[in-house]
Amino acid sequence: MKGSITRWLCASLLVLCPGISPLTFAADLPLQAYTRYATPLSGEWKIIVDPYENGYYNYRYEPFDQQEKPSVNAFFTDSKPKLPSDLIEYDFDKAASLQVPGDWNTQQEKLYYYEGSVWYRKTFAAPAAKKTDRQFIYFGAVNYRADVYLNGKKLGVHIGGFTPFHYEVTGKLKAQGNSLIVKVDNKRHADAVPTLNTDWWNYGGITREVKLLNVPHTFIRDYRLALTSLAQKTVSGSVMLDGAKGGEKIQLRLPELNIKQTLKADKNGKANFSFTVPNAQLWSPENPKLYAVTISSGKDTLTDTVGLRSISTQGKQLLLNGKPIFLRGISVHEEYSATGGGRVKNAKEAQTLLSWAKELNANFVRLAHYPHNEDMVRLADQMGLLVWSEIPVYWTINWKNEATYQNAEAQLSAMIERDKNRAAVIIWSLANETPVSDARNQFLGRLAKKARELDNTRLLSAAMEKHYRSDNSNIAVVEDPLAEIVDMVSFNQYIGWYDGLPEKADKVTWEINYNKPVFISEFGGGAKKGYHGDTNTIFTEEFQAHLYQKSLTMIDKIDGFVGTSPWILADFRSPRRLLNGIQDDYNRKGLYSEKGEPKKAFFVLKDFYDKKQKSTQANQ
Ligand code: GCB
Repeated sequence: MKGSITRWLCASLLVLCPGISPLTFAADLPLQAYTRYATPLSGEWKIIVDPYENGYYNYRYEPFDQQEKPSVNAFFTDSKPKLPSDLIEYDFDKAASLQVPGDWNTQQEKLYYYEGSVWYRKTFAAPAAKKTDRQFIYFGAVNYRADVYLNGKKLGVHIGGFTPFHYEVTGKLKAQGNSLIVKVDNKRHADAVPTLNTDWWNYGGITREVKLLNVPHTFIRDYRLALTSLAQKTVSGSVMLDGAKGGEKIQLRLPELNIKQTLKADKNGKANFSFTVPNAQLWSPENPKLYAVTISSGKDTLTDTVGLRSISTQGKQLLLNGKPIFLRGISVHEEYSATGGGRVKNAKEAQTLLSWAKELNANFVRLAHYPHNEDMVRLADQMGLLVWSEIPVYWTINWKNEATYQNAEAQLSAMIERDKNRAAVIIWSLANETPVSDARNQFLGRLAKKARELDNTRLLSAAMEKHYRSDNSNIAVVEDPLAEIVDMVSFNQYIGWYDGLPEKADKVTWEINYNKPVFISEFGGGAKKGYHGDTNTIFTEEFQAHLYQKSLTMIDKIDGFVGTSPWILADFRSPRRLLNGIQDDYNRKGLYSEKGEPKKAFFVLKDFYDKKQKSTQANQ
């Protein structure tokens, strides 16, 4: 009994309890799922909205799934009455449905503000498979907590709304009528990542693709490949087999570069490789060259495309392929509201957002404030957009709670593991606008160490903050112990919006005493598309355009300034933005409206970027 109470406490309070598996935040083993053929489990799913978690807890508030013989009223059992007198108080077959991938908030009006539990059910037939094959169910992302059940048995719990996870289901599938049930819960928690307070919509649901992978018994679970020496043009990496005994042969091919290697797996299924590619074209925004790579072993083959590039710093310079680069960036939320939706749900919407960034003549996107869907990053690879990718360690995380740390680390690991082969990604960012304290410094220090262990081919940063030398001083200072740890000193500043009027930018000077590149990860102000007035009238397009002019002139003078990602590409929904007639639930700092109409400030930034591009080209 005591055990079951501890278990319940552990499960419901999201705390770490030794030996109790569901919520240990253990990062999944990486799985290369994107390019593999898979049976889609997307489309229509039946749903039951369950604000009291009636399908999860009995009337003593004990989880049904911790009981030896769960009641038929536990929703995950997907039960049907056998006798006319049977009392079963739910019926998935008669329930409403939602589209997956997709958030629930924009699919059903009554779910617009909903934060709580929704049960999702999909029934499906198992695809044809050989007896020795293995199957995995893969989720691109579920916001925020997912309790997953297959045919009445729990597969596991996943925490974190923006990273992929999977379960092996070999031997657990029936030929017909499999019932996959996910209890999705997007309630916010003080100890969670992100915490209670954010400036974006808490879209709930199975927001990314679900698919069923069928692989041979021994299969290629993962690989990593990167340019590891620019001078020697060395490419190195590794392949990881799952189900291997050791000694298996692995073929690695990059046909366009005439690379054909035969590797041998060690007893853990791993094989390292290294080769030189003297004639390879390096990936860059101007030439986003991708090479096909094929890995095969036994009955399994995996095909992907990879770019080869290096990113480094030298003093205050940022170097792409050894040459200074200026990041003509823009921050982007993973939201596409133009057609009524919310969270981006397919590659077409992702492509539209990135093409808006291209129209601005951007070569860089800051994907804020959480890992975006994989299409976004892969399209950036193809379209020549450098990427900053971050985890939702945002504002006031509970720095002292070990479970919060483990949660953040699991999200960081999953982000890095998913996107480690994308040349476009040059920066992993650890946090956004977090208040300096010993506990925070320690937390972020640990995260930085983890990130470097997982990937030493990219830069680390974090969006920090500025303060003034003293009250009434116009000397803005960036001084943060985190700046010592990261590779690029990045900070957000809102002079002209939250901090004085745009003219203040004429007076402010900057003190940033690190021998590192300086990046302004946010600045900006709001404007409602079509609202006009003079440059002193807040929320007009003229005010915003003026603020951009003043801000750009100021930041361009900062020593070591290597780029910026103003806030933000397009207007996005936020429950903090309630001003009627202007905001109407939207943060209006977009350079485009949510419908994709450019505002005046768009042209100010584009002009600045066009000139920067010309001057950097002239200097090379
Ligand atoms: C910030 C945050 C961003 C907000 C933005 C704003 O500093 O990093 O998430 O949306 O300001 O509009 O206030």
